Amino acid sequence: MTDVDVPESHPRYESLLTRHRIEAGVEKGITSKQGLIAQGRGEAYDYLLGERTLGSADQAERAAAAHLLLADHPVLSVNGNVAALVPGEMVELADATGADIEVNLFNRTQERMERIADHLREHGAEDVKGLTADGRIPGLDHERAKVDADGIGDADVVLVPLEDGDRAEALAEMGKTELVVDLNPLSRSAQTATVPIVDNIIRAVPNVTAHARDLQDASEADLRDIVAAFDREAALDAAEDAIRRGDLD
Ligand code: PTJ
Repeated sequence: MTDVDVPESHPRYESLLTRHRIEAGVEKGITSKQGLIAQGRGEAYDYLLGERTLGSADQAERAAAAHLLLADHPVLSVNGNVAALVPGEMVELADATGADIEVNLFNRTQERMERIADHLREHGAEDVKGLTADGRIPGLDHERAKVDADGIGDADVVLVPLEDGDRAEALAEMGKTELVVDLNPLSRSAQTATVPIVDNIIRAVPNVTAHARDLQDASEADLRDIVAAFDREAALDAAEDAIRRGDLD
């Protein structure tokens, strides 16, 4: 996939790059057309957030890294938007935390599942889960409920970026620790998450990886302190406040 042909100094560089990747994802059969709409919605929130990582989001990203490092079986869930926007970055995060990667789609087709798995392998993933689909998330209709029994089905901590609210809620009801990346702090997935990360996935995933590398040698007690100190309500309030104030400085 080629990236956008504008200099990194361009004030809209990140936004143009993101659009380009999503468009290329649709052309490659990775991203659904609905993914374009989801991206547009995300962009509007990102604009109001000043297209930056808030201090509260950085704390959420550090807490997410601590959860992933403490987990017995962490899994990173990948959908069509995530695969288009941050495929290599998800592989790096999996490497830094020992997590599995699983493709899990809202608009699931076998063809798209396979294309996304291939795309992730092209970006360095060795084992991509999701195609076996021998597990189910209770309380969801058939297609959306499909998971691998030895992947998300068995996970204690799941990163679910750009998720729809129903599945996020159902995973939380299964007792899994849920780390959500969503630019809308009012979305049901952000509201349900153990750790809501209100940030663009393009910035969020590399920053969780950076925190994970920084915390690699931290003691279990230190990691537990980071998890305990994270205040999800305060993080959601800070993001909502930044959006409502609309102060772009
Ligand atoms: O590939 P599939 O079939 O699994 O479908 C994926 C989409 C994203 C189409 C599907 O899950 C969907 O329709 O999601 P929603 O309900 O539109 O929710 C997506 C959420 O992600 C919204 O709250 C957006 O604001 C948010 N979002 C969009 N782009 C980004 C984002 N959050 C962070 N970074 C982004 N780049």
